[in-house]
Amino acid sequence: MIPRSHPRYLSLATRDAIVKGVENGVTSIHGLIAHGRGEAFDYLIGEKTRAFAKEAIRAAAVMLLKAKRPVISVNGNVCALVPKEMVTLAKRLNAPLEVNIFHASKRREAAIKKALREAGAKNVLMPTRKAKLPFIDHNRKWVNPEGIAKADIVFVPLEDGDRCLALRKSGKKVVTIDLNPLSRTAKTANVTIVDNIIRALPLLNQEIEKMQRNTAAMRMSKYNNKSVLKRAEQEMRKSKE
Ligand code: PTJ
Repeated sequence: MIPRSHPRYLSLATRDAIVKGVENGVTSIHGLIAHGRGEAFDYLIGEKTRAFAKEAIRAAAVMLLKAKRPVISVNGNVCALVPKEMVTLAKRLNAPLEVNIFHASKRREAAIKKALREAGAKNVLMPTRKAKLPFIDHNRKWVNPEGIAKADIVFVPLEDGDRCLALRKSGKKVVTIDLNPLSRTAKTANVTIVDNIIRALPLLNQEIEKMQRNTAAMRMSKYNNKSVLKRAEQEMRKSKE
């Protein structure tokens, strides 16, 4: 048990959530490495949601609210860290959650579905052999015919790389959350929120709720993902005093 008084309480509690995810069969063992990489980038932005992330959150909210068939993709890390917030997002957007993992495991797919159901999800789609995403060779190509296959926008936080490009080549828009502004996913997505998912997802839900209450807030000035990524990288490279 980590005492709340510990200066790194939140970071340690988040690590615990990932470790628990592995123990519960939700998260891949590789997920621990992915988490460590995320932590390093988070340190460089001061473990705070920066202006470039807030701008991307607003753009993501508009894009997701304007979607005709949005789908929310869930992997083992996301499910361990923010299951309730993912369910809230799905409910707000009236969109299905779809399990889609890189490290193939039927058992883990089922564990993720179970965890999402326990977090309150009604509609959890599973990957099938009936629909296949083109331009990709690994496990993430198997999708649900009623979900990612038909989606116009896919929300894919903590992506592993080439699926984002496959989704874009298939004519879909992609919104992601990725602490690494240099990753292929970050560069390929339409909107990249460079922030820790544990901070960014509640903010995205709040923004969507605000826009649903006041649709005038949905109007937004031009969004440039490239410039957002550049600002994120500059912040990380700035020497810290
Ligand atoms: O459950 P699976 O099999 O689909 O596997 C999921 C992981 C995340 C293990 C898999 O997709 C993977 O290996 O991803 P990568 O290639 O390590 O990429 C994950 C990206 O997410 C990296 O750029 C990390 O910096 C970033 N990241 C890690 N933790 C967080 C994060 N971004 C935001 N918030 C985090 N908490």
